[in-house]
Amino acid sequence: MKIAAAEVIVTSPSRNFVTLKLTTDDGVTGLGDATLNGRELAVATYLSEHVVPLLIERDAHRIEDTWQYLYRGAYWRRGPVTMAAIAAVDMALWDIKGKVAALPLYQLIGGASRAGLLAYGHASGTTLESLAESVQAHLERGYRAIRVQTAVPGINALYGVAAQAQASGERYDYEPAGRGARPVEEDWDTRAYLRHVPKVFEHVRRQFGPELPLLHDAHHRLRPIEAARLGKELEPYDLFWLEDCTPGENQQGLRLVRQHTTTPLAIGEVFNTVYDFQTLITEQLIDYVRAAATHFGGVTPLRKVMDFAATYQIRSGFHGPTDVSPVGLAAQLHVGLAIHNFGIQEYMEHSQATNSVFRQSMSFEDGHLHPGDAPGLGVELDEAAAAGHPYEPAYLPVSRLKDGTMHDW
Ligand code: EZ4
Ligand code: CO
Repeated sequence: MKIAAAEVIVTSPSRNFVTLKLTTDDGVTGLGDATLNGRELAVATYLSEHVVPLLIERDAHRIEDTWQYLYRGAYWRRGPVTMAAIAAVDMALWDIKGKVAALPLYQLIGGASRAGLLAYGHASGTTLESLAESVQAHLERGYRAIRVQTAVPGINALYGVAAQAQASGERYDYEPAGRGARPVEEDWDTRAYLRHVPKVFEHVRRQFGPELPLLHDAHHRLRPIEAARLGKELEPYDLFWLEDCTPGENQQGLRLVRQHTTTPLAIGEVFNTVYDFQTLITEQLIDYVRAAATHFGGVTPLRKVMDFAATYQIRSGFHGPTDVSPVGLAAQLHVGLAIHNFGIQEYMEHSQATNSVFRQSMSFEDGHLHPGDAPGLGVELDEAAAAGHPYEPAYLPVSRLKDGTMHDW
């Protein structure tokens, strides 16, 4: 079974997505997600100019060999553009293999280890009151674990707080990637943030009780000693995890955080290979692997990093924002269902426009996700619907300190 055609499809139903569609000589198709938020066309071009020509005539069953060929063969390894492109090929080949076998992907990689995947949703508010309403609304939709983000007095516009994002109307998705030629600029003040966040968790715990798993994302904005302080101050509120407390390039920085706090740590949504996790896993500096199938090279390396993590009792917490397409999300759901060391899955719910282009077989019930039992990944792309949503440039915001200094994301 050979790869006969490869097509790169760029579509923008609510937000931009890059999808690779492979077709075999006997007409089986597979989909892969190559979406790199804010740099979409770089991956689309990498695929169409440098990967598609290498795929034609290759054996569609040789997934591991194709992955190694694209990774080792490039000479310049790693990086988000390269790894998102490789991820799309890998996912599409697994999709094809599942369809040929007439089995959902999770059955090919060991079968289900659990009935469903505990998911967490994103509650946020500009005030403690609106935050509590958002938490309550998520509980009513069935969520059994909730990420908590709030506005911070002293910071004018803060990423990940829906009420502020939605104030900008159509130009923003729930988690903003503002459409336009340049990123929106937001501001940041670490001391104001550190003063405010423990009070927020005190309030939420008091109102919602000790049982509900609560999470928080610091979006890489703290230095190690600041992250250490935050983790320590949040200990009374028993967080499920503190995410991206400090930029991950400095893996040793997590040693300092770890020395000071027992708040569980999650990191890795921007990582693209196992090497980004090497120190973090072998020294047990984190508790959850945040990798996304799309940015980490696909299903193949995601399974491998989770097996590596398992030997250190570290679990999964894959990245699940709406810029990971339904195809990328499906890949993660299959891996999460199959591995023993699943932890939790982030889930943000794609928009109706996105769901009209990508038809998903997955389900969300009683706070748990399941990839469904359709063969392969279980996602079909409606190409006519996709063509109705042309690409528009869109960027995540950037943040600056009060004196204008660019801050970590
Ligand atoms: O900022 O998906 O945990 N989730 C996040 C996301 C990311 C965006 C980046 O594209 O941090 O909101
Ligand atoms: Co995050």
